[in-house]
Amino acid sequence: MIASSFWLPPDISTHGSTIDLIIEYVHWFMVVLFIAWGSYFLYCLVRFRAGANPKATYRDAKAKPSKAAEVVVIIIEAILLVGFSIPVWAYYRSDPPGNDKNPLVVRVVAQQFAWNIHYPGPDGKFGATKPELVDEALNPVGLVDGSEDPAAADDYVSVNIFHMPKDRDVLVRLSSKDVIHSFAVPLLRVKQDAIPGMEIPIWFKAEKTNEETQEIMRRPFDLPESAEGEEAETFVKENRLRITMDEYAGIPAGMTLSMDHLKTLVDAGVTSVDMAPGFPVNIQCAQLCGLGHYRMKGQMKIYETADFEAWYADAGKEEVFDEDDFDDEEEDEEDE
Ligand SMILES: [Cu+2]
Repeated sequence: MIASSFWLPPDISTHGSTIDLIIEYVHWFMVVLFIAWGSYFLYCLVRFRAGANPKATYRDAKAKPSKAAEVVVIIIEAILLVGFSIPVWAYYRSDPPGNDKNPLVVRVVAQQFAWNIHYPGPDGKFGATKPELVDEALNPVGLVDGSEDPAAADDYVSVNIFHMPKDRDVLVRLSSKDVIHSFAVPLLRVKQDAIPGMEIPIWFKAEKTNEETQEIMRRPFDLPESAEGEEAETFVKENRLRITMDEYAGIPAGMTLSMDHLKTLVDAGVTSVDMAPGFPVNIQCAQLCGLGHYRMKGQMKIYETADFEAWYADAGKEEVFDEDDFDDEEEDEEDE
């Protein structure tokens, strides 16, 4: 399919291909409309120019072709809507994964300007939350203490990092603490507004882990000829969010290129390295929600089932914050 390989990001979800297909159909239809209406516009410019028509006429257009064109457009649009959009929407929005599918249920609480991801822990029960307990630094969702509500004892709250397994349904209960945000994960073809005062369910399933997604996104980068000077510095700066996908000159795969690494590579005569985004699956806020909207982004960590279970079993014992996983500060300083 042209769309998925040419202008859309990779699709790693089970449902995304149907969305991509309708995006492609709509674009082709718009190409046809553009050519047709553009040609008609040019024809009118010539046919009804002032030189040939010194006096305007006020009679209705009686031509049959214009009526026929309108009818054809209405029919095609009706097919797109009734034949494609509504079924896709109905299928994916009316049928949340039930208990038989054992979905991973997660609360996502959006706020200016972060994503709080609340896991129920191994007991599968969300602990109670109270607004008065919210502490932006230590308890962003206002979770009660384990002694007050046993269900809260093993809960885990992650900020900006959404851990999930592949090949398992994920059911997100989406809400917002303050204004309207939009939970968007382009690679999973997910986008849903988060509305304060409402809890909106949204569900999806990933077919690829982060590593597999990086394999899809890997591409070669030509290294600068010298490891010193402006060109080298620019290269390192521009690629600081990417990692190497193979071992080069003794530098193991999965590394961010530093100036030192670059020197090692250039000295060893390496001219090109394969790289991919270090965090390939982004969560973005797709609703302009305030001054810090641009930095309201998170990352998905999609694991193999066993790796996820291993992470999840210990998650509740960790600190609330997981900042080492997500080094976004350098970028913030630059932007501000
Ligand atoms: Cu936002």
